[in-house]
Amino acid sequence: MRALCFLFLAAVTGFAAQPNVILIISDDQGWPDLGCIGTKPLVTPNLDKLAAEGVRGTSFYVTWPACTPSRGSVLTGRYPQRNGLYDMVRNDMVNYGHRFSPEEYAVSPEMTLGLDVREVTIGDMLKKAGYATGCVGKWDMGQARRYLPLQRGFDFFYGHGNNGIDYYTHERYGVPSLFRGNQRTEEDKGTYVTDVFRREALRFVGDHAGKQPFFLYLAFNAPHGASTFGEGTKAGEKKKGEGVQAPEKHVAMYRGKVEDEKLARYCGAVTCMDEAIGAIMDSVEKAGQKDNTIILFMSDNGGSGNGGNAPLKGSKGSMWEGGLRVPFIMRWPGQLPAGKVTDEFLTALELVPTLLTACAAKAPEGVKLDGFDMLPVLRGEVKSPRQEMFWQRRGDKAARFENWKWSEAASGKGGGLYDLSTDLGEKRDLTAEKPEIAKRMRERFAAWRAGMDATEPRGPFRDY
Ligand SMILES: [Ca+2]
Repeated sequence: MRALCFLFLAAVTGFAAQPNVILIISDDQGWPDLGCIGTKPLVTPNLDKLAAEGVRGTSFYVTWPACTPSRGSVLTGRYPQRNGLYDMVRNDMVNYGHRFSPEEYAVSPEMTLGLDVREVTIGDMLKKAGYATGCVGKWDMGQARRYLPLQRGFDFFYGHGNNGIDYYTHERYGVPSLFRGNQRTEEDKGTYVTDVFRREALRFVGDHAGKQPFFLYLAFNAPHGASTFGEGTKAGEKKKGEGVQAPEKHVAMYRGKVEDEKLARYCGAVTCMDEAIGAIMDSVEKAGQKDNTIILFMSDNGGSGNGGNAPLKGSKGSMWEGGLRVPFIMRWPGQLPAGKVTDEFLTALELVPTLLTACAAKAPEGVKLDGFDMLPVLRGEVKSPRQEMFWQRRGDKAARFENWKWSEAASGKGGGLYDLSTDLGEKRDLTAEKPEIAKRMRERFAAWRAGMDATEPRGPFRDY
């Protein structure tokens, strides 16, 4: 019956039952870091075009202030505390100056941890609905074979399984990290990795556009700092690295316009990625699939500090808005308004239910999803049904309820009660003035936490 209703709806509204989907994630790109926002000298004509032809969200949040858990929620539609991937999958400080032997790396956390294999990904869901599914770029859900994309609902994978790499050697602190399918490969060593991902994404689109509905999960590692191995670094010592790497022609665009070379490289990496996105937009259009293709863009967490996140406070890793709020764009010609900017309260948890609706796919049975279909909100038909959202990173906790933002952070990266409708920069702590609201936020957080603890335990971090 539901399928019939959908077909009827599709006939009335005129969209093909199964549009293509390209879900693009950038890495550590700050909330203000799009040219169209206009507060920074960033050049992003293609993302600006995507926004001009779609809807841009200004109150869009991720579920965690850093890569792995945030991306896990994008893929599963579930809070990190529910899907089990609620911290980073990484070897931590040791890999800054320690060269792993292949045998040693094989038994390290970066190889043995990953997204619980009982979790269902959006790749699984769309593949079941008849889609060709591809993953290009940063997977970050574990590197053991059972965790890699081909075993998680994707027909195609070219990218790195771990958290970050050197943009040219494609090594993570000395460990070769690119995979084609299930096999490690060094076939593109020396080529700037955004160009590699661009080529592979274009190939995937070209193989499927117009032939079969496709889902491309295009997860860039740009503009994340490079995970470059420092020969002179002692094990466990974190030297200040060179930061982001970018091609000279893109860095040159920013010299003299931004304060230093490091920031020029960050901006250059964003612009190089924007050009790759533009090439993919062009290929979709040339294949006659523009109107039948949904393109989404978001960053996986707040900006890492390159040029700041003003007017937001804080950066990646914090419970401040600068760590949790990210740029978001969704374009679906004819189905979503063009050039609309919405300040409705939305999160990455909404992506899976939204794509299931758009693609006439089914939610997996017995799986609790934490978001909702946001298409009516993006169309401006209804207010966002989301009233609250919760975050936890180790001893750091935060909640938003309507316009209220509360956080308490053992790390010091957060703390207080703020009214975001008048104080987006979280400057005026209202805890003393509004004790009843602060109390309510703490209670709501505790109730959410209890709900997460009551769910079926998932690995890799929980004891079960
Ligand atoms: Ca990130």
